[in-house]
Amino acid sequence: MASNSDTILVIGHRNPDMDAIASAMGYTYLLNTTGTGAYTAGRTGEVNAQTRFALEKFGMQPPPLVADVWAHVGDLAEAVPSLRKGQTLLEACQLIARTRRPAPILDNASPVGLLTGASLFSKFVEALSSDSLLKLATELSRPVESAVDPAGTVLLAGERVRDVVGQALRSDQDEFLVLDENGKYVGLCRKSALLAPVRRKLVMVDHNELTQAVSGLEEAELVEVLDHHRLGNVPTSVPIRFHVDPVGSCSTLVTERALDMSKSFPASLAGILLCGILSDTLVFRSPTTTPRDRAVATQLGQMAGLDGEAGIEELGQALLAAGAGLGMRTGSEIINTDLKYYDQGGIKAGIAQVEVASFGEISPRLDDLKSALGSLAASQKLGLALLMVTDVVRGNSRLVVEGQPRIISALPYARLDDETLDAPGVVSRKKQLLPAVLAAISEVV
Ligand SMILES: [Mn+2]
Repeated sequence: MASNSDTILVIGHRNPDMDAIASAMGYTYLLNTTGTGAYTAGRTGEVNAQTRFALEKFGMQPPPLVADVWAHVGDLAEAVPSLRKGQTLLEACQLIARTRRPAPILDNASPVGLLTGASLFSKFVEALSSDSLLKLATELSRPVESAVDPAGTVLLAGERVRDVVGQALRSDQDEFLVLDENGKYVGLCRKSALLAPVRRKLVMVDHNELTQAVSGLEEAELVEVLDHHRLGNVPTSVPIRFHVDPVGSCSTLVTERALDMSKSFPASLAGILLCGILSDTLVFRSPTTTPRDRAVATQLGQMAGLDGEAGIEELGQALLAAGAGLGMRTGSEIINTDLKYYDQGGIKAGIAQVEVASFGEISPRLDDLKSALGSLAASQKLGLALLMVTDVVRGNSRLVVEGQPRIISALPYARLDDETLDAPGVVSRKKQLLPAVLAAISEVV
């Protein structure tokens, strides 16, 4: 928690996909090679099957998981030297004179309380006022636990600062013991530190919306955005570097920035960035693909030591196959993994998408998928509930549909024997399928 908090975090969106991981890793490398600060890549969620395949293939570790960027008490704790039970008050005097902080008194790493200068002084005031040096020497040789203050308010390293600051303010202590989850001493935290916690600096890649960002972003300091999505950006208090460009992947933007500076990537990282492009563009078959994605992919292929265009295509097919499939998931899980709602003229539609390596996967699961779509349509009051099953190898889709028959028959796709709809060449929900669905709904309203 505290270890990386000095570095600037480079992180993609929640439920990270291949491009979110690749662009965070690639941009971190580039910034560390060319910039002045120290950068660390992170991910806020588990890596998916496709990304695992790519990381294994190129022998890379995923960036560390960053569950949130809230300020935590542990970030503010200072490892102030402590005393063990049984040590003397004289040793306590020497320590406190040196550290000028209260001395935590530990019993096998578990704190029993704090020994402050004030409690020490009150212990000696009587001996000091008598003129017997012997009495003072006796007091100084007593064990530290004889003068300890009870621990008072104790904080846990894993607690969020925002959750404890009120309680800490109401306390009359200036210093708080900080413990780990096992009750062991971590350090001391000053009240003043809790009032002004350091904000984690952060670079957003592959997204710019707060709803998609790592939890706690509102408490972090956003320093840069590099992205290829629609704008829904987070307001900032100061100007920041902000680059949003509608290319096929964020990995494209990272690579272009490196090439502009005549930098290249190590072979393994070039392979990962290439996978970011191949994943987001469905190996250049998605209509979101631009000539810039292809140009950059060729360069990355060379850096990664792949065998020309054929090598890139082969990698892309293996990558898409690794991420595809209905697997062991239930119909409802498949539909809810990537589901978006739309509204047209008061009629709601729900459109989910799943990628497969072959349409042969559909028929054994068709009843399950249809009943899950039927339940979704009923519970969400949808005019249309649709699952777009995309064959990422060949670049076609089949649509499993439930809802109002008039809307379904207005869709411009042929109905097959199993009642799925055939959508050849359709791979993009946003650019290809959605306009057709909205037009079909408009026809019947
Ligand atoms: Mn992306």
